[in-house]
Amino acid sequence: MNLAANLSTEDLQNLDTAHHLHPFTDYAALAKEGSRVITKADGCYLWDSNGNRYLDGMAGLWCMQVGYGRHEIADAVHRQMLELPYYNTFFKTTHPPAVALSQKLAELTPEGLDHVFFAGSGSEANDTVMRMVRYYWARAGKPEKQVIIGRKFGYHGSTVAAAAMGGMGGMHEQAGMIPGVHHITPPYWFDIGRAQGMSPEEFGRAAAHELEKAIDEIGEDKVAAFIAEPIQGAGGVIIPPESYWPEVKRILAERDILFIADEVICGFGRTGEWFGSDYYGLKPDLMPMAKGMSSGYLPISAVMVSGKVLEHLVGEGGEFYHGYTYSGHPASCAAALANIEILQREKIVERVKSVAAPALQKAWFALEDHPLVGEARMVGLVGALELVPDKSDMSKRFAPVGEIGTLCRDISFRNGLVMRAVRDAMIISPPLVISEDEIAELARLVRKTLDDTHAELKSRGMVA
Ligand code: PXG
Repeated sequence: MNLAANLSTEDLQNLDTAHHLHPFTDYAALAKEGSRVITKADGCYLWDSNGNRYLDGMAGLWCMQVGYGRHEIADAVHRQMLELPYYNTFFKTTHPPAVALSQKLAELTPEGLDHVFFAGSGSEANDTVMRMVRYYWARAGKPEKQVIIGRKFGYHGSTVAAAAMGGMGGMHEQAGMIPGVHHITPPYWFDIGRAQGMSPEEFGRAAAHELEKAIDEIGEDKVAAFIAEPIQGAGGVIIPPESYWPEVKRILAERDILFIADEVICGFGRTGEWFGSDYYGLKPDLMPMAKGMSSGYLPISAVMVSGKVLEHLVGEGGEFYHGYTYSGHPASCAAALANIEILQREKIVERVKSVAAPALQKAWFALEDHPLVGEARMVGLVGALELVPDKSDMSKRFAPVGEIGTLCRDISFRNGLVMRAVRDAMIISPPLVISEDEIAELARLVRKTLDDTHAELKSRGMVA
């Protein structure tokens, strides 16, 4: 059945290079090194085609909440595929899994978010958001409210609209920008606020005031929405200072613009609450989510819609011209329902808050004593370590940015741990089911990886 199962690692790598264009990849560099071939997974571990085992510190790509190898999800999908493998949700049609999942999401998400639009990925959810926001204001009689404010280092996906709302300069350069999107400074104290001589709390307020300034400069009558991840994930696990969200909430409460909380990473337990919005007490008008919703077993995403937005979406006369062939795909809905059932039955989110996060955070913050670590930060089970060349001068950074992060990531793989590097920050976001023993192993492997990286830098004369 598995067409490539009997091929050697080398054959797989050669065929991969010959035909497969990977996402976010420098193709010439990959062809030189060859891909890592992952063949199986169980719990919090992955195996490659050479039989090497890795502790998956990234939960796949921030999505594997309940761990690999869950028969309940595979069984639910199998049953659904035999019953109704596909049908659409266009043209006044629905099916039981889409109905059940809609009801379940309305129950789980913060109060006031009771309607859901399904899509296939986080990017599609955010494209949906852009369309909804502009449609909403047009229907509310304010079509000139078009501008969406996002943040530098925000990540909302890879479709053209999602990339525009995100704040990744390289993506803007390649894809071109959509008019009517504006970016403000992220609440990234370690990199920005410290250099400006501010305390985290001062900087949190200052970063929030950028939103106020941007709305006032552009004009409230032209601004449609502010989009933000509660914690910026792909941008480097940027955890805002405590003062940030309360000040943003005040600014939003005083102005008539929509607030979009992108919960694609923070949602479904990552912070120790069901949603990042629960963790920070946010009240989004629209809430895109994906990843942990199905633990990645099948692709599915959703946009939760508040009563305020619904009022104009549903108003008399007019169709919302938007949707995907796979909106509410029955098998994906079945996977999401089975995943949520596991999260609830095993009280996984509660366990993150009371057991796993305190244990991992204790080990994580202890790494701040390492000569390479300028800052260790973590909320729930998502964290970062900032690598710096010289702790006696925190303004110094490695040059070129990202090279040492990538080196450290490669060493981490060699040591049997998947970590992600964003610039020179090392990122961890493990499965929510990680056990206390696995947390101890993770901490041990991170320290060994830092030691190995330090030794390598020393041999290159890059650190003292
Ligand atoms: N919003 C957020 C907050 C995300 O993190 C998306 C939207 C887009 O989701 P899709 O399903 O379209 O990929 C994401 C995705 C990385 C990495 O390297 C992060 C993401 C995706 C791929 C790689 O950190 N986040």
